[in-house]
Amino acid sequence: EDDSSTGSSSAGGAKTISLGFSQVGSESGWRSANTTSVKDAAKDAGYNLKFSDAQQKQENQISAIRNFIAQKVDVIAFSPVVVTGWDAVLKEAKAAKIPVVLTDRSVETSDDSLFVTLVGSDFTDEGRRAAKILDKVLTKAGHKGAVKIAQLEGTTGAAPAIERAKGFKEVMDAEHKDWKIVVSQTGDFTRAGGKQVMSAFLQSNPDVNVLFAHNDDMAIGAIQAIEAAGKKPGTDILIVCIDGVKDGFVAMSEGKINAIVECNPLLGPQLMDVVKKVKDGETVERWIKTKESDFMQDQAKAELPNRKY
Ligand code: GYE
Repeated sequence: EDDSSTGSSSAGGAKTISLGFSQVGSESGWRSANTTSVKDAAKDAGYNLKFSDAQQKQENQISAIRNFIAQKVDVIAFSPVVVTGWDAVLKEAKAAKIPVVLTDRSVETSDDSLFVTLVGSDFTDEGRRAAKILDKVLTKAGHKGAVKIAQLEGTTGAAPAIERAKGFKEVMDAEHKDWKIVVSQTGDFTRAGGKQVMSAFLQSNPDVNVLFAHNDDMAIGAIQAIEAAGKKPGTDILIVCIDGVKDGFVAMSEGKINAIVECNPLLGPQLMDVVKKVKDGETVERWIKTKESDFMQDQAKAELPNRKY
């Protein structure tokens, strides 16, 4: 059966759904798992998927979306690298009557009619959960004295970077007036970024005793920098991060990460369901949220074999 071209027919005679999907890039373990999930789910659903990797560049996403419009796909889905700057291209999609579904990350727009729904996590809540679990980590470690936090932010302008920082600060300001974020900078959600920025932090702020990383990959990069500086990650510097990819759990089971707030990348099946509904003209919820858990270090060994990404 040939499903390589738009509009081909499946065995039942129903028209194959063509879906244009613009992915952020391949910056992290989370992203690789998300890409696999989307590709597998599209295959299982029998859709004609046109997949495009933007390599973390907004201009690449914009041209991919324009391409999907030119190809007259049935639905466009994308995970926007940053929150702003989408109105023009989304208006073009609307003019072409192609519905847009956001997945993973959201956009800021003045016109709510420019996308149908968002399938993804509540990043502000993840930030809150990170602050709450850090409180447990500090208690467990018997930490005394000042809490001097280094924050490794995700990609500048990206929804998860903005909202995770916001949620964390909200809980910190309300409940932990004695904590202080002494240094905060982007590591672009990559291991290399986390390593480089953490080693600069350790030079400028050697008294840092907590790291809050917006994803596991940056925490893993930071662990290398901490060890290179002769300190013990998970002990000298307590580490809390977000995602819950396998490598994060491995580092946690080795005692190098103290807690992880899960962010589930396996959005493919849910996305395919929504795409079908949108294509059929059904109404869908404005935000379809993902269910997630939090994990402390003492759960890491038992949980590791259960991790699916
Ligand atoms: O946490 C990070 C990835 O948008 C939720 O992007 C996603 C984030 C995820 O690079 O690892």
